[in-house]
Amino acid sequence: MRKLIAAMTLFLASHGVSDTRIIGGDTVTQSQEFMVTLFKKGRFNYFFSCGGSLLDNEWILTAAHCVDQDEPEDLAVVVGELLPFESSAELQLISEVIVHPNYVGSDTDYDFDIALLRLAAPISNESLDIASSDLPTGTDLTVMGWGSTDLEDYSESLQSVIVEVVSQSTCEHQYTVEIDGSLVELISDNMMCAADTNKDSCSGDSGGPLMIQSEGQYFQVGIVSWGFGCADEDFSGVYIRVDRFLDWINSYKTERESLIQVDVQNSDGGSSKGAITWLTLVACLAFCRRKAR
Ligand code: 4AZ
Repeated sequence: MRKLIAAMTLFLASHGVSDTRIIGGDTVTQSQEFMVTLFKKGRFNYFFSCGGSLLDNEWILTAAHCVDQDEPEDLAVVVGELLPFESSAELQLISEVIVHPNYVGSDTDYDFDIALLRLAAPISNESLDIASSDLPTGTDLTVMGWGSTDLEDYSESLQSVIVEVVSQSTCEHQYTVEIDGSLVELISDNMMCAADTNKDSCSGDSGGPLMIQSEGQYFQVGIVSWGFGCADEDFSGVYIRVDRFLDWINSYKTERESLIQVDVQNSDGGSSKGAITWLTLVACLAFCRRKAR
């Protein structure tokens, strides 16, 4: 993992990525009760791993690659804290880890990157409802997390940044890469791209929510999943479309989730930016070689 992060840093350095912050975000000051910080048990303590979101009083949504190697007893979460690393933050235990059965998580297959965690004891925090991910290119979406700000491995305080929906064709084009002499399409129908200049999610933001805001309320559209680099103008951040998994989510919950359709004005544009993830490093290296020619 360390080697891969070092390689990623090298890639970023060679691509002149700016050292802004989530990347390019702001510190959140208003309580976000649905935000989940995921920790893993180490030998002596818990260490920060990923983000997540609260779907109701006992179910948490996160990325499969955050938890696919873990048993419930290896995990703990802090729910609804802006500063989850403070000793006052309350750890909650997990009783079930449900990784999507189609998740493979290989270097070239990052599809179905979705998982559910069940809290050992229900809590009464406000949760996030799910909205349709079929949104016009250029729609503003908010992503939050404690991931890398480029200055540190992770952020002590919750960060938030607004990115725009990137068209599916641009997204697919950015992530059609040459591997061993053949072109591989890394974007599936379950994925969407979002980006903006010098703004992005990054390592450690994985599992956290991509949201649309409507009438002062957030609704979850995506899960932070992967990308080449962070805030690279050639590569968008890639997110799992949560609405595609509504039936799967509802098959575990007693209280069913329904889909919210948020009306947005159609706008032009959409930009292209992005990120590298260590899991897709092989594909990235293939592309980097192509780019360098
Ligand atoms: C990661 O490695 C990661 N810019 C998360 C998000 C993005 C890239 C990498 C998207 O967890």
